[in-house]
Amino acid sequence: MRYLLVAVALAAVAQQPPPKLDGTSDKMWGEGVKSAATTRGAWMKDSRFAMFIHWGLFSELGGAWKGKTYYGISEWIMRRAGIPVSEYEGVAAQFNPSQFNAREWVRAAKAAGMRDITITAKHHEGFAMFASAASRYNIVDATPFHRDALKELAEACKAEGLRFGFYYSQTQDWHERDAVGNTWEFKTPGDFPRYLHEKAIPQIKELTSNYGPIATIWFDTPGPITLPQSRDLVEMVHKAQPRALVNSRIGNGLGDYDTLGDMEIPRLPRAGLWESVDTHNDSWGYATNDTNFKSAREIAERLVRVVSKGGVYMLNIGPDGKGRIPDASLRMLSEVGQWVKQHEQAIHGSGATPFGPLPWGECTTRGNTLFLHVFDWPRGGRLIVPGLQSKVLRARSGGVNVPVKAIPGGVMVQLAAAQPAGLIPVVELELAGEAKATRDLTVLAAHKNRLDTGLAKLTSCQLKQVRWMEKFGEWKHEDCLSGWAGGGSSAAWEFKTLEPAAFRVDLEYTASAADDYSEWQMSVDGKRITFPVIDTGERDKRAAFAGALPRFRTVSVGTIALSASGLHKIVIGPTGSAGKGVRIASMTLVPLR
Ligand code: FHN
Repeated sequence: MRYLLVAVALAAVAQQPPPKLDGTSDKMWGEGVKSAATTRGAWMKDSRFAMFIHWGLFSELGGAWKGKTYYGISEWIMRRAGIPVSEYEGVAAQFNPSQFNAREWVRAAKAAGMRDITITAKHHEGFAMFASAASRYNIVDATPFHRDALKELAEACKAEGLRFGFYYSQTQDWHERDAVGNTWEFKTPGDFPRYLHEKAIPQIKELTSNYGPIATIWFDTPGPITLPQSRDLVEMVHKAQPRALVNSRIGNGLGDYDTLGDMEIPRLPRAGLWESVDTHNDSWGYATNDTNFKSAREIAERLVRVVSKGGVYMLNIGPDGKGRIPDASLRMLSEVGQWVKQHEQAIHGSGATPFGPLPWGECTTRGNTLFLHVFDWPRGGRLIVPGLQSKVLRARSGGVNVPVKAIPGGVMVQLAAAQPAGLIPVVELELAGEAKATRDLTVLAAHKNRLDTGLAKLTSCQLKQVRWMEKFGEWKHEDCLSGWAGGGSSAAWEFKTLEPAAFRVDLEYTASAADDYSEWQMSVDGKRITFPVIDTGERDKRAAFAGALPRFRTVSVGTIALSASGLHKIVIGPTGSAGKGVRIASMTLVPLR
């Protein structure tokens, strides 16, 4: 009977349709790694900041086709504009990145303090950016450039001491009738195993044989690839390059480490080997219209957020069709690099935070040293480190010793009143032994305190990730409280305070017209207030491309005074049957000054 149930369950899984690969599915990244983390990936800890490069024929087009701009990720232009294979091949005939200089790219990565590079060897467009005997549709045979750019890059990485890896789109290949993805030209499904055996497998063999030792084969959008097919590819890579890693986007729960969703930065620490992949602007590939570049400070902050949770931050840049890295990216890389080099110990080889959320920033560790990355400089320089129980031998800020003392519930470091220069100030605490800290949620009077949804105790509601995109392919993620069962369902946070404090309570949520004016309640230490949640304009479907559009709005629910230090509790939930569809992304306590 038990076996029958298992067989029925497996059959049900097998019958599930594969995730849509039209860029609108939030399931296009595979299931994550199911096996234990491998020792093969131990080096990832020493290499916390990496460069991702999206470069291909799409870089020549820059996000526009026949005068029309396609907003969002530019490397999808062939599919989004429905360009026929024969016309797209014409782009190869023009592609001549005469200003490509492998050494300069590698030096830009090195200047940023990055320790490895992964580049698109073949993206979904199907064009090989390397010399390939398996398909003449490659940079040497099909362009006037006639050079194997990836060979030059592999050699430059070796000369400069950086690790090097290849992105390879194993399932989608819009150039091939037998592969997946080109539904505008090839109306009926092709023979996928034939594509695998005639193109993907031979090309992966080339990549793992002709470029010296490589760090990674980075697969993407597994879609309908089967377990045996994924397994064959993993085994093939490991056989040819025993030290190379395969990421989880090989699909079917395989791979050596997890790649999170695009542009996803987790809020809470995560176990195992994993990486976040991020864009500098809103596109992976070069896009002429997209100057929405994150500042060096934002990039440094995102790097620290990832490293403090235990991951690797792989940041993308998109060189253009001439082989030039955009100036804005070069400036950012050099600015971030100056900061990383100054704080190398706090990034590469460092471990995750021992604390719960810290309202003023994040913490990374190395041996007995804590690195406090202070995003929000405290008023008067009074930095409270809640939950720290170890003895602090020495505190240093900007290279000088600063006063530090134990206080009830933690430690207080007296910093300069004014924030020092630099992207993010880092305060070092040298401890008498290994860090001992409680992970309790502590709310500090001087800072904004985000009560993470992942830390709430739930009654008849759920924590669910909401993923959506605004421009095409530019993903956003929120871990939301949702699935309310009506009055009685609630989310509760218990937290400590170390001193009396007063706050405004900001609630960030998305609600559709169906939940407009639903009544909600918040109780703070048993004192209850009610408030309406209003329609934020959330949409189920949008005209530009399929996919829902949540519209998060932050509203202030009221003010609270936490008169005494100690333990407190905030509970939130609908008062009746209305509001079941509301999704709450965050609750923030903002100090009243
Ligand atoms: O479809 C691709 C996309 O173009 C880009 O390469 C990203 C990078 O992570 N991966 C896929 C979408 O997740």
